[in-house]
Parts: sequence; structure tokens; C-alpha cells
Amino acid sequence: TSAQIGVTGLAVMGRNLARNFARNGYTVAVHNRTVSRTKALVEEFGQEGDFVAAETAEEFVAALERPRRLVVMVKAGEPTDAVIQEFAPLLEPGDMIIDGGNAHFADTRRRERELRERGIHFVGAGISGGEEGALHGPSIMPGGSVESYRSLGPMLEKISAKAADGAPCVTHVGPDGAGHFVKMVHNGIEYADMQLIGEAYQLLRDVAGYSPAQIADIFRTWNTGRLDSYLIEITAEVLSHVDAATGKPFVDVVVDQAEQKGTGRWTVQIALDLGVPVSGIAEAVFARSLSGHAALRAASRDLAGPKPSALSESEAAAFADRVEQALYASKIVSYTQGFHEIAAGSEEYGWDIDLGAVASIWRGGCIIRAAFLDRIRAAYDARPDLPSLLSDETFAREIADAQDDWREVQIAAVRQGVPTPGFAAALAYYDGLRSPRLPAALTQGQRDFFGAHTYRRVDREGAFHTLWGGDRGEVTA
Ligand code: NBP
Repeated sequence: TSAQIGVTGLAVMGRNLARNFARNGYTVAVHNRTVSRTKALVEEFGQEGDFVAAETAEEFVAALERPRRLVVMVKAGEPTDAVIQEFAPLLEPGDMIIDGGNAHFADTRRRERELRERGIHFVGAGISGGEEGALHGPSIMPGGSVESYRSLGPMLEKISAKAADGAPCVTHVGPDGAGHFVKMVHNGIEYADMQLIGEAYQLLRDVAGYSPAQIADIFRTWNTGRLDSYLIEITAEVLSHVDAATGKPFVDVVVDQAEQKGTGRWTVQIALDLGVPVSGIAEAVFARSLSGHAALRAASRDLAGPKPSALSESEAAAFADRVEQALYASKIVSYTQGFHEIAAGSEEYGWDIDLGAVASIWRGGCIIRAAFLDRIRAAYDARPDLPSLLSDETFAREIADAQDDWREVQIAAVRQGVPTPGFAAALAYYDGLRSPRLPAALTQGQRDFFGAHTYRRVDREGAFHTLWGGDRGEVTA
């Protein structure tokens, strides 16, 4: 038998992806460095579809129909390079290697270039949805050549998640590293979303005085409205969970130090290189780092803060409504920043990414899937050259309606000493964008003063310098 697709790397993700292909009627060749994993897969799930178990790389490649489609699902970084080096010599021009791991897009660009010289298509494909998504339908963000997508697209569309309107959550994002870039920003937005939700939770707890179980109910209610999303849904689940050993809320027995694998950090590093202000994502990454500095936090516990004041029941309910507004507005800002980064990456690398299509494939399968992505898609479909999501009329109107509450929540947080770096960064970004004049003019003056860095004038073309140490006359630079 010849397999239409092969998967090498059969840990949680690869195994479930292979099963997903098989369940959709494809014959799947499976391979793993440690052979026992391959055997275990076929023994446990062999009845789900047609698998061809291969022990060696040669057997694996020989099992694939041509042009070969070979999915690599191994640990990102060196293991991916090792696997490519193992398989590439066994492949022929026209064959495709699909890297479904969380690769850095710069690595994907390098690998694509090297393999292209040998006539092999390298497709860096971001895959989101965790192990459940891999099995039941992930959101897939493939880069690589148009030609490879012609061959792979229909298969990926079949195994991908479907949005509420039935559309598959996969599209050809763009050439070389475009898919992994978009997956990276997806994860950055995920960090920001999680941080904003965390801040909303802490405000409801520390300012409004609600219990985790009550907050779970509030999130459940929010999930029936415009905040309807996977992350809000699981937040309610986590908050209502009670620890069996102690009878305490689960959230109170977990160590409050957040870990990270690095894709959020990449999003911020690349944004710094591209000059894109992703302040909400950056604050989310920094909030995780701050939480992890246990010794520093212990040493700071006695620092002065305001005295907490309790809200009455009706005040608390009104405050919860405000927090919903603040969360929604801040969330729009973090998506605005994320899409700005994708647009900037697309421009820098000549990818021509369709932002509406990106919003569309995030509607199902992935961690940030949310009802309002439908509207982001609509906004970009109506105006592909939209300067920013905030310039979309609908989103602008919603923020206009939310802004009073958004500001009140921020005031309450500051007054009560509850840290809300995500809300604050989002609001500052919003106010920064809409300000007619920014203190950047003063910054330019300072730079010209100490370093003769020159400035532009509002009333004349050209670059100017003031003779600060002399008669303070102005010269053209
Ligand atoms: P892991 O990231 O834990 O990788 C384990 C797999 O890599 C095993 O199959 C292992 O083979 C193989 N491997 C390693 Br490690 N070094 C190798 C080498 N030098 N040569 C050949 N194979 C090697 O697996 P995962 O959690 O399933 O994730 C796979 C990819 O998917 C990663 O890039 C991950 O970032 C990405 N991803 C994961 C998730 C998730 O929710 N877990 C979500 C989205 C994306 P062995 O069995 O012989 O040790």
C-alpha cells in the first residue's frame, strides 16, 4: 500500500494528527525515532483507519505515494533540523516536508530556502489547538509555495477545524515562513488574552469581593455575549473547580508563577525589530516573568499599598459590568496590535498576507477562537487596507461606548493597588493613537539638544537642528 501522507514524530501532537488523517480516510505512514511509539500507535488505534507502520526512515519514505507528503511533528529547534537532514537525502524533487512544530519563522525561512535548492517544498505550518485540536480539528497556518498548497490544501482542509459557517480553518497564509509567523502572533495574542482575563478575575475578586465560584458564573454569563470564546469558557471551568484534597478553590492551591515556552516572547522580540507597538502582548509576557520571580516578590511583600475598601453588593454587580467593558475594549486592542504585527511582517518579508483570511481561520480549532473573530474578518474583508482594527467603524463605536467604564475600572485598579498592566497598556495605546499631539515632539527636542539628532517641523519640509550651545538659531541639517 502507498500512503497519501506520512507523519514522523509520534508524541501527543503527531500521534493525534496521524489519527486525524486516518479517521478522514487517508492512508497514513507513521514513523518515530523510538520505534515503540510507532508500535503503540498502531496497536492502540490501528482500527481507526489505515496506518502503515515504518521502523526506518527508508521504509517510511518508501511507503509514501509521490509526490511525497511528509509531516514532521518533533520538538522544535535542533530535532527538526536533525529530522530534515535525515529525510531530505531520501526525497526527490517535488516532494513536500511539512513542519507542524512550533518553529521560529526565521528557521522556517532558512529551511525553506535550503530545501528549495534541492527541489523540495518545505511547508512551515503553524498548528494550534493542542492535542485535542490535533485529533478533532486544529486551526492550521501553512506557509510555503503555492504549488505545495495545491497538493496539500484539500487534505488539510479535511482534517482542520470548521468555523460555525462550515469554512475550514486553514488557508495558504503566504510563502516560506508566513505560516509560522502568523502562528507566533496567534500565541502572542493568546498570552495577552489570558493576561487580560487574569486581570479581570483579580479585579472581580479583590475589588468586587467575589469568590472564585461567583466569578466562574460571571464568566459563564460573559461567554453568552460578545466575549464568547474558548478562553472565557475554560476560565469558568478552572475557576469553578474545587481541589479534592483540600476542598479549596483549585485556583487557590496552584502556585501563582506562570511559565512560558517562548512563542509569546518571540512575538515581542520580533515586534521590537519591526517597530510595532505590541504593548499588551509585551505586558503579558512581562507579567508572567514577574510572577516567576518568587524571591523578589517575597522581598517586596511589605511595600506600602492602599487600604482595600469593600464594595456593596449592588456596587459589585455594577463593577462587574464595567470589567466586562474593560476586558472587551482591551481585547480589541490586543488583536489590533497583533494584526498590526502580521501586517508589518507581511510587508517586511513580502508575504502578501490576507488579514481577513487569518481572522477567518482562527474562528475554530485554535486556543484564541472567539465569536468576535467573525467580525474582525468582516472588517478586513470590507476594507483590506484598513489601517488598524480600531479604524473599523463597528469596533470604534464599541470602544466609544466602553471607554467610560474602561477608564473607571483602571481608576479602581490604581486606587486599590490591583496590578492591571494589560488593561493599562491597552488603554494607553488607545489614548496614544488618538492623541492629536504626543510628547514625541519634546523627545525630538531633547535628542536634538544632546545629540544633534535633528527634527522635522510641522510647517516646513526638511530636517532641522537648533544650535543649543550657541545662539539657539536654527539651521537646516
Ligand atoms: P515534543 O515537542 O515533546 O517532541 C517529542 C517528539 O520529538 C518525539 O516524537 C521525539 O522522538 C521527537 N524527537 C526529539 Br525530542 N528529538 C528528535 C531527534 N533528534 N530526531 C528525531 N525525533 C526526535 O512533542 P509534542 O508535544 O507532540 O509537540 C510536537 C511539536 O508540536 C512541537 O514542535 C511543539 O512545539 C508543537 N506543538 C505542540 C502543541 C502541544 O499542545 N503539545 C501544540 C501546538 C504545537 P522520541 O519518541 O524518539 O523521543
